[in-house]
Amino acid sequence: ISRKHIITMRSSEMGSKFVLSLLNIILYFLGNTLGYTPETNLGKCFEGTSEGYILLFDRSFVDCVRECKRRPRCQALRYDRRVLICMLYPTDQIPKRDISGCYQAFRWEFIHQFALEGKCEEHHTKCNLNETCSLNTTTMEPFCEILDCAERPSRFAPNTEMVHYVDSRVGARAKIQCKSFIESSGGTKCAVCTEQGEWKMDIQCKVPESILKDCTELFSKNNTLKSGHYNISPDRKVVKSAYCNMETEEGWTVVQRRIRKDGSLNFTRKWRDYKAGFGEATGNYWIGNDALHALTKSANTLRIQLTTFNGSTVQAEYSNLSVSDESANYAMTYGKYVKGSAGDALGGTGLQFRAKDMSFSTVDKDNDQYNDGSCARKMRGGWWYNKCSTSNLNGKNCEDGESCMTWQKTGNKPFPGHQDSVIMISTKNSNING
Ligand SMILES: [Ca+2]
Repeated sequence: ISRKHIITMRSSEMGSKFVLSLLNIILYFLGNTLGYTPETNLGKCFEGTSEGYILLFDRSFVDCVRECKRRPRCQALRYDRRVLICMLYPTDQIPKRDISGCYQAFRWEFIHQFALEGKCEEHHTKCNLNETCSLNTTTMEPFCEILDCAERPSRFAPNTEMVHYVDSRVGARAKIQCKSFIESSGGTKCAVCTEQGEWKMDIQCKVPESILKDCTELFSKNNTLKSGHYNISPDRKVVKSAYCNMETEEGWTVVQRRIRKDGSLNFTRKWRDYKAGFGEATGNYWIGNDALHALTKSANTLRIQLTTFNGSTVQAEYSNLSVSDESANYAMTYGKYVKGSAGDALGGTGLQFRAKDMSFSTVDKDNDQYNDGSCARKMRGGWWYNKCSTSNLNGKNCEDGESCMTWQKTGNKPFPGHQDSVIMISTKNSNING
């Protein structure tokens, strides 16, 4: 590229010009080593142009299109993906060529193609994970177009693992089989991503009798078992790896584990993550709301163990936690607050903060009682928010503030955070009157 071409550069972009020069120098040395000159390398996108174009640096492709749309003199654009450079042309006298890493379009093309971009931006949130917003070329109306099956087939078939997998595009094929410890119909099976954006597969993986319901059952069968991670299946459909606390006279199934020294795991997650569970039983995790529903169908004791930032450990115990199924938004209730040094934050300091009898909410699903916004977004977690809450154990791992892992009775601060949080359930010695 010849410098005389850059005649309309704005002063604010002079810094970027320096960066470009630097880039040229680097490319020059690279070019000497690899056998090409900076001109031919950078120049591919810049060849065959007329004078008077504008260069914009460090722009995304969408920004480049926007810039051209809002400048009536812009008649065409070129965009170099490798160096994030946007070129706006006052003429359409540029040869149309398809060069890799370089996109070019004339005004009428992108006005048509991206004219309803704003409409698509609004519409985009209505599309599912496996869809993208496209514009109907005739009506120019946005619609959701299925592109792929979004995730790997093993995610949709419990207890399976992948044997062969390339990608999730429509038409893609993958091979899956039941996990080794599962009773299977035998062999590998083929999964196909259909045009409906769903994996079609025929595989049955049955949970064997040897895998028990929860840690309480495991311990009652064998009271010499040590604390650690074990395979359990609360719903007899999906095998879960969970941490079992066997240190007291019973087995406790850990449903949430957040130990600060074991690293940071993001708990500000969407509905489907909270539904299926996330993290690893060997570290920090959430067992999943479906598993929580199955675990709390029978009488139980809920124990919450928290470590404050002063290093002291406090507890709260409740009788008969009950989490409903997904159709009822995993609404939570319990018998009563039994005891503990942590206090009853689920009950709330006021009725409007009570988590009891609330539906579960996540950043993408607002089932709370707060009409002016989303408590999950405000408090950065997934929880049984009211208007909002005095408990937020799936919030951020921080010391002070409503978005922290707060449990409001453990300190003088309005929203004390905690270092560690362990939520566990025992289905033994349950208070059936609770
Ligand atoms: Ca709300």
